[in-house]
Amino acid sequence: MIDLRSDTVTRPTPEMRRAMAEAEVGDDVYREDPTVNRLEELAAATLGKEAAVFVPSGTMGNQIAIKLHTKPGQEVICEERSHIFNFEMGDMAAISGCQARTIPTSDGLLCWDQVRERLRPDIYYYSRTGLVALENTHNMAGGTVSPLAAAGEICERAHERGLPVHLDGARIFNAAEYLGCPVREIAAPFDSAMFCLSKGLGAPVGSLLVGRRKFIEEAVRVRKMLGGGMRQAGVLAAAGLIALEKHPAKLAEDHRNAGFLAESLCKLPGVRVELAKVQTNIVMFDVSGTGLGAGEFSSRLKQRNVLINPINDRQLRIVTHSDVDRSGCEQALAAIAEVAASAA
Ligand code: TLP
Repeated sequence: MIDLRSDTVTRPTPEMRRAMAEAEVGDDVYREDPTVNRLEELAAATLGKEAAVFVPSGTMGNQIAIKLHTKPGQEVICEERSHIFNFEMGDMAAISGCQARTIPTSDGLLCWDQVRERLRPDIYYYSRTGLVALENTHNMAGGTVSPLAAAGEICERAHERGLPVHLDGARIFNAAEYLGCPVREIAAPFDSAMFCLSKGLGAPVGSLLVGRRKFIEEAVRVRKMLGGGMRQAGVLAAAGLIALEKHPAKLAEDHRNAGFLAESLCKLPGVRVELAKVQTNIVMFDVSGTGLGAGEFSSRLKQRNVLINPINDRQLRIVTHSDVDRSGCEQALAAIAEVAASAA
């Protein structure tokens, strides 16, 4: 099977498995796991923040941040297709008692004017804006990258109003690769940021939430409250350390593969790709012109040993990653061409 459903499907490398087997561990609920501690220190330093906490998932990292930044009854301003709003099980309502105030965009990227229009005026019978949350890269917009200046302006203006800004940086290393800058520059203006080790960086499990030391001390409490206290988690952190130290360098290849697929796909009859949006490791392609729905298209690909998920009736999402090389991408492309032709 060629699995292009997500970069979450990457398996730990032999080097990671060895490091996991040999990891020095302790009880992380007592904060005594030396490997987790090393990972958290490296994550904080890499993102340019005071401290970090290791969490089981990106969802937990985002939701801990939302809980700490907000009070029940408040609003979180976010983009309409953002992960925190669509794929985190209504957590901002369930865990933090907040509602989302969403902004529709075509490319997933927000600017200050759009955020400003959604701020609640300070009238006592309105709910209050509690947080602004950005996503970079933006998953459902197709892996698009926020320019540094736009995100910087949102943070600066929000801060002038006393509003915190959180970054869902699940794929922040992909954004950094695209922008050609260190991740710390992307994270700099934000109060908190979450990033995933378990996506393109290839670790089996885990994400980090970074921010100021006091914020992270509180985050450790909320992590425990949500059942995320993980004991001898050094076995996971050992793989995470390799992901963080060595695997950002692999992402350029994933981006080249995504570019190759995008350019080849748009030559197929009935298939449409918005090339300008293919900036990192995600390719959205529209198959409505082939006469097949995206669900049927995906089933026919599966019969040809290629896994690619539909995201709506018309579009499918490819995510490139280090477990599928260029020849795997070529095979996937051949299967897509066959399915597109089979519809006619
Ligand atoms: N994204 C997954 C699915 O949930 C859609 C994927 O396959 O892309 N933020 C962003 C931007 C994400 O893309 C994801 C996962 C998360 C947060 C949540 O991470 P996990 O799955 O570790 O909770």
